Amino acid sequence: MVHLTDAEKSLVQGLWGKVNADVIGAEALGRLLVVYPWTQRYFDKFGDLSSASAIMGNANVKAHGKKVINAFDNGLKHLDSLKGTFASLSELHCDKLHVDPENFRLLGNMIVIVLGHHLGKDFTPAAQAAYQKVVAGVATALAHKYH
Ligand code: HNI
Repeated sequence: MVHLTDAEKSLVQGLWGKVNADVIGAEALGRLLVVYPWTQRYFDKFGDLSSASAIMGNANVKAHGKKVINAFDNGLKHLDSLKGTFASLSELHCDKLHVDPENFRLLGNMIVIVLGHHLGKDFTPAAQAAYQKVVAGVATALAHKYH
């Protein structure tokens, strides 16, 4: 279980308001596919993933990144109940999509890196510490229904 203090929660929410979530999601998913190419195996219907620029410009990647970050954004609103919030998505990723849960951690770190890129100096060490808790909590919640 992750626990964020009230100060960490407001840090997370405040910075989230400064970024374009859809852009963050698209970039984070794109970078996951570029940096860890074996994650591409889950997205064989997405079309051209043949190079970094093909991946980052791929409309399916962008659209799916938005979908993922939308669910993440919903998690930010339920930081005290992540397990329940992600229960059905956990089941989906486990039973239907067969996604190795290690990938949730990798994507979480991509979200952190992209936030750092977009927020620059505003992404202070304290802000990163708070966000690392969030992505760890989301990854654990998504992995929860795996058996
Ligand atoms: Ni994920 C579908 C949320 C990480 C592979 N994923 C979804 C959907 C949501 C979602 C929402 C759409 C569900 C629906 O259609 O009902 N995924 C999330 C979240 C994270 C995450 C919140 C982590 C923060 N997913 C990952 C990772 C992988 C992944 C790390 C693989 C590397 N997800 C998928 C695949 C689908 C998917 C594959 C189905 C795609 C499709 O449309 O065919």
